[in-house]
Amino acid sequence: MARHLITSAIPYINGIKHLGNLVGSQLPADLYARYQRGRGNEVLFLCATDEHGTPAELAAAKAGKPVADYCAEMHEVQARIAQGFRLSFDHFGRSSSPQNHRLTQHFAGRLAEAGLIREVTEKQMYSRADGRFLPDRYIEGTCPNCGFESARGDQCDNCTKQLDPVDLINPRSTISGSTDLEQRETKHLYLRQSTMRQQLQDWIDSKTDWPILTTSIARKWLNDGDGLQDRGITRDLDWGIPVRKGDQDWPGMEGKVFYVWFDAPIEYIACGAEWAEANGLDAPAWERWWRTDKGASDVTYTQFMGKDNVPFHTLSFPATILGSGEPWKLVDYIKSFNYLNYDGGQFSTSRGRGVFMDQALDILPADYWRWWLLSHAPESSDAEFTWENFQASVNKDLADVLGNFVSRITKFCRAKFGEAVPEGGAWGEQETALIETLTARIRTYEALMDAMEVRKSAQELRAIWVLGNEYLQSAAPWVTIKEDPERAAMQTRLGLNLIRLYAVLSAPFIPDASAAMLAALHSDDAAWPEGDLGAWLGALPADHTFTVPEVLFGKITDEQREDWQTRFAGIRT
Ligand code: B3M
Ligand code: ZN
Repeated sequence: MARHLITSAIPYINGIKHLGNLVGSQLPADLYARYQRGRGNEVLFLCATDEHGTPAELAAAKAGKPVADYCAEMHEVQARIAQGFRLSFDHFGRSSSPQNHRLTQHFAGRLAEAGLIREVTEKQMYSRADGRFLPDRYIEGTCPNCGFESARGDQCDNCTKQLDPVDLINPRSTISGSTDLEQRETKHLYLRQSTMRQQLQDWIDSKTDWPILTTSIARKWLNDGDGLQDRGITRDLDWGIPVRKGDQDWPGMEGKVFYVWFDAPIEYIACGAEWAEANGLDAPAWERWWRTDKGASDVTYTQFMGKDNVPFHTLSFPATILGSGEPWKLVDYIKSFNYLNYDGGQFSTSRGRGVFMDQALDILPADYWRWWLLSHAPESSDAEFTWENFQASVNKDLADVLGNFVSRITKFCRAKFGEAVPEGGAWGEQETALIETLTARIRTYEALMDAMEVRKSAQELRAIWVLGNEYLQSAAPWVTIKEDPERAAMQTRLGLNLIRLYAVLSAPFIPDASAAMLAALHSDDAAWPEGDLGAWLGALPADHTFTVPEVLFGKITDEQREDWQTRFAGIRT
């Protein structure tokens, strides 16, 4: 039994994610986790909310809530929606957990001992009225380039020029509106990742099987002069993990916190500790996943993320791990994704454009979304969601192909033989040929799923569904029954067993429909079809009862599509 550690990029706490976020990390990670479990492997699938940093503070301020309360509430909201999408995390943690505080401080201490941290004194905007340093995003002013009056300290939203807060004309605090700002000296910690360039380069070079999207981004950052500059890992903020050296104070760093991108990936590990605690397990239980000296050397660790997160996972986080000099598990494979666009433009959280996870579940069950998103995953290039395409895929793939197969064979059986599997004789020529074709396609499907080729896996699965429909069409038990009821019974028995095959193979994509199929077959045997498929397809024997299921997938009507199209054309308020 292989062991798979799987993490999804941890979503920011500052609001509900859109479908583009979902398909870029959490959903494909769930697909892979479910598949590996289905194959009988041991899986630890972790995700969490990313709760620190300016965006969390800003969102809490906007909601008029203390930031800790805001994060606790939003964590619950995101956890509930994740459940709605059937994301099968073994634990959904929080980067603000005590475990992550301890571990982040621990890593910082180790890096300091290894001489990989330097202290830098720099100038930063200080607001006397607010009594605090202002991060770039907390400063607004007039853009020196285009004259736009609400340019942010880091960038002008009007002309997109990257800015430094000192460039702004008439800068003011976005917290209080005060213009009483001055530059003050402040001290920060920098991770000396530039000294680790060769080590990181060698590590990336050894990953010859990684997706091009992942390695090309990593290489670009390694080789571009800017990419591997030493990186500030602390901030002058209230909310975050206090800067400490392990369990010691860090003189001169009082009142400062670690930068959100320093502690967020460490949460992958801390989440393992949270999982153990939540399940009443001891430290060795999670360390056997995360420490190569404590059992993790035979673990395969796979990360899922959108392309914008790749630099942090190929360079910064590995620099933290390698720099610690401790035997933590490094990632074995990084599966990254391009962007999903929405109806001719971009999904956008800040502009509320697109369909958000909660809204999606309000209009249709999870499986409809899971199927469309995964079968259109933005792997080799960006992809686009359109309502027409969504309607067409759902209606064709789910309703016409899979749903129709299930309904036809179960209804036919009920009408002619009753709600129990009929006997009939051994498989004939046509069945043997089908089983051979199916076997080949199942092996291809497995290979594609193993390789995390999400779209191609979906195509292969669909082709397997189509084979069932084609068989039914040409075997035509409703015709056979007139001359050869024995043969019709055998054909029907095969058809019913094919439903079970579809339930098992499709579970990673459409878990609810899969469960409904198994329930209809009065079966809880979801064992993967290893070995001889002909024998496997005899698992539901004669006289085994079943129930004709409710319609698995309803079709999306043109009226519904038009209604949703208008409803989601605007921006979310
Ligand atoms: N929260 C960004 C994102 O949600 C960030 C990922 C952290 S992964 C450690 O895309
Ligand atoms: Zn501008």
